[in-house]
Amino acid sequence: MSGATMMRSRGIHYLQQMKAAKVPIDLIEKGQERIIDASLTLIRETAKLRGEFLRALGGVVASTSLLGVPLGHNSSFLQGPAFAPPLIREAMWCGKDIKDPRVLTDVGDLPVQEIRDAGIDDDRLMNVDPLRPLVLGGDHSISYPVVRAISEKLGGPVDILHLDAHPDIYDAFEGNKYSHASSFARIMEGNYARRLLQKLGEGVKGVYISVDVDCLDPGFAPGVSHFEPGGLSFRDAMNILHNLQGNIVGADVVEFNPQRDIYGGMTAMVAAKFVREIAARMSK
Ligand SMILES: [Mn+2]
Repeated sequence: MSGATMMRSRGIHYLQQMKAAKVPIDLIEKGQERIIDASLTLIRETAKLRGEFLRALGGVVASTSLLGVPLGHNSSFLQGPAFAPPLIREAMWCGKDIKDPRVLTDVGDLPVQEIRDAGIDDDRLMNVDPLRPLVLGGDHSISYPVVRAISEKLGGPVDILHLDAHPDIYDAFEGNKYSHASSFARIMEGNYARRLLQKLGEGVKGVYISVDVDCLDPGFAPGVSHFEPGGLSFRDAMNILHNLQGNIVGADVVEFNPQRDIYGGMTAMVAAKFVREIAARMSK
């Protein structure tokens, strides 16, 4: 950068700071709220339109609705999962896009870094019938609002298949009750789930799948914030998913941390394959 350019950009930065300092905080917050509402409306309307399109196509009972939630601030250690959704999307298709909305439709990303209380205020989150949410995390705190929204919509608790190296049932972690280590404490406390299982057999109805990528041994998925050696192999996890008999009403794939990934996106491919396999099981 030349000296003059540097001076200029510094000058602009200074002006922006001055400007920001003069704008009353309630005005900034009001503006932020409007952006959030507009984005959420856009996501919901996209979902509704795609839902209508699916109904018009006919013969679809349920389809998967891909929703990115770039959430990182409820992490106790690293916030890298906030950068995961675009990388998972990229790895899913390797440059191609899926053309069949009966299997999967993408409704975009929530502007979650702008929502200060994301993971807490879930009332505005989703209403995407007949599309079933498949959430790309982001950190694990997202499971609480998503499961809560699904359970409230279905009018009762779901069963949860929870693949994770950790139970995430701290009442609060480092003082944060919405921490990624507390999501299932909130879910169970609110009666949004009947059972929380780390392995599921047959015959249950209304299953929510929550996959924390760290359920895998770090040898299979090094791109996570918390390494837990001795985990599942990818094949182990696939066998569990393939043997699942329930009606899958929603899912999330969380805690992929691109900042810890190696070999140009190895864990992104792993997360992407989870998403594809779950989408295939969810859509019908
Ligand atoms: Mn975990």
